[in-house]
Amino acid sequence: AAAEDSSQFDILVIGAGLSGISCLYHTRRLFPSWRVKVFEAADEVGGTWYFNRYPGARFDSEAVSYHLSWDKEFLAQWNWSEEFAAQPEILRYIQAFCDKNDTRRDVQFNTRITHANWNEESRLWLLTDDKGARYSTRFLITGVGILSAPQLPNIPGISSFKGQAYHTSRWPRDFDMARDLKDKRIGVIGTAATGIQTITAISKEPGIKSLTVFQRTASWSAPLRNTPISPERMAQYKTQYDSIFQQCAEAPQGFLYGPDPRNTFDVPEEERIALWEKLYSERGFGKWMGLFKDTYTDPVANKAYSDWIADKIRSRVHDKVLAEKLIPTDHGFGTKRVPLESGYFEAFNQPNVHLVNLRETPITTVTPSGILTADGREHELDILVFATGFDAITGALAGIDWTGKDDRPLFETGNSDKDNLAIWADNETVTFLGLMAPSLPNTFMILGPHQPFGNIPRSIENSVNVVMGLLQFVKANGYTYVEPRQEAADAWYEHVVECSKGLLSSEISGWATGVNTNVEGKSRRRVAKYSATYRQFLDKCEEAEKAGWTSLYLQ
Ligand code: NA7
Repeated sequence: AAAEDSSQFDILVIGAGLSGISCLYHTRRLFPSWRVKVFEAADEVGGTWYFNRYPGARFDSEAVSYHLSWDKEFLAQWNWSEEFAAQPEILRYIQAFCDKNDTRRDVQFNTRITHANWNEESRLWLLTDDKGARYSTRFLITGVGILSAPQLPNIPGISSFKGQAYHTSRWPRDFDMARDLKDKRIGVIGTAATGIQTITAISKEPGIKSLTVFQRTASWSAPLRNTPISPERMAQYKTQYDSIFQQCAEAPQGFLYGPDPRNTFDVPEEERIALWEKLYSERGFGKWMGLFKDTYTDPVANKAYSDWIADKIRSRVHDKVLAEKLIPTDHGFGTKRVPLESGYFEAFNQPNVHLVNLRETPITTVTPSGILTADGREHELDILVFATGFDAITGALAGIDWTGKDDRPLFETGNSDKDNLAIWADNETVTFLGLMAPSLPNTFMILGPHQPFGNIPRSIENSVNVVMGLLQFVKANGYTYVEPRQEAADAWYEHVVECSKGLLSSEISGWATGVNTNVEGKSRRRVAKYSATYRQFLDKCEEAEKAGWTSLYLQ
């Protein structure tokens, strides 16, 4: 079959976001004779930062901690204008990185891979794109992102809406806030990280007529405290990159913040509150990750901090009844991803911003002119925004029709014969180190299930380094076949499950625990990510390497 293919490669990469461009960067460096290509569905590099153009899209981890670390020359060149840059600047950053490294030369844009089929005889992957073109490759790397398959809510009547409707991650490119929001009645469904950014930005647009927020679950959100970066400050950052990356490497989730080593109630109340107050007044994720070390394992400690944050919210919202609705009651602070905000709660003090609490009045249906709620009220809208998130972690992988070893599909296909054999039947992901899966030979996942998902570029760099190291080993030994042993994958999964125990975050429902109320078959909680530290992840990878990769079949 391989002979039929017009193009043969050593490495094909799916996705030209930070994962894909990092893989390309290292492939060129380490394997200069290898034929490599990256496929990208969009017409430009950038991935997440290409697609998420919604109003208010910006970092909530510090720009200088989000940087790709390997191109030192580029690090010395690039200047960020704000501590937490906005999407247009982030996309420019990625584009500039690609300009400098001549990345686009090996990227085929406007190409969506639809099929990936393993060929046992040739030991090659055969890929098919959306135009029917076929490619074969020895090694396949997926850089498809964990939050990239947009998710519309499963609400009746959704396609009947006659106004403009946008998912936040598919925002129109030529959107002009002042022009396109003028005199408009806007509705936003979803109040997590994306919703909070976009609601705040839209509320600040002076020309809007009204903004109605449809909230199912309130989020614990706290101030971002963004500031510009002066040229002097930027020059200083450039001398500090090594220590910034080191700090991220040592922090549990790859951000600049690690926990206070003390337990909450070992610290006198006054001192405890002083730390909370300090973190709250500073920028960034310290108010999530710099807390006492038991905050996310001891429910009493977590409740104490949650109550304290709840009072902060109360102090910012004028209407006391409304304030209570904006305070989460079903999960503790920080057990889900904490969105950082810049005036979110104050937005609700504006007379033209309204909250509809879907727990009290669920949506009955979307109508041609707006949203009908269970109290019989029709909320008339010109623009409807879906900030409803993604089919997280496996969603983008599931957008490809896979057959692995023994022709097994990766996911269930609705064909009951085949589905018994699906590699990840019932959405039960099984991986080795989150990087490979049994029955998917010669395949490496950057940001696969059961990797640590904190500061994403740090996750990407760790995984890319491990994969590149393994490929060097494979090449040096002349192997053409790599597949994790089932026992190794089972042991990894057991370890991942073990690490999730005792964490309050393992008890909530959300994308990080594999739950998506909008996707059939994803209503059950399952361990979706590796919740040990970044350091522990790398230790585990190093252990496997030091053992001579005996956890893999290598031929
Ligand atoms: P998330 O975190 O998945 O949040 C989706 C939001 O949409 C959340 O508030 C959901 O409420 C809400 N949602 C989803 N489906 C519905 C339906 N059917 N009805 C009403 N409300 C709904 O996505 P984000 O884009 O905010 O953030 C994703 C990540 O991207 C984020 O962590 C950042 O790191 C970047 P629910 O909580 O399910 O009740």
